[in-house]
Amino acid sequence: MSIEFQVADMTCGHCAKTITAAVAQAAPGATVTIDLPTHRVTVTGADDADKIEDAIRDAGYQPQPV
Ligand SMILES: [Cu+2]
Repeated sequence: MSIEFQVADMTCGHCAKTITAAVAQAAPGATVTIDLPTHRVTVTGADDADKIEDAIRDAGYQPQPV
């Protein structure tokens, strides 16, 4: 299962790193794929979308579930 978010305010490598770390902490063992040009965050191997969404928000970004 994969969970996707659109994160419009993820704009650079630093944002991507911060979000990757936040998701990794919320969903240990999940794989996080970031596509910066489309502002897309894809998480595979996790099933709690709300928890991941909260983690991205707590990191300072505005995730929109896709
Ligand atoms: Cu950035």
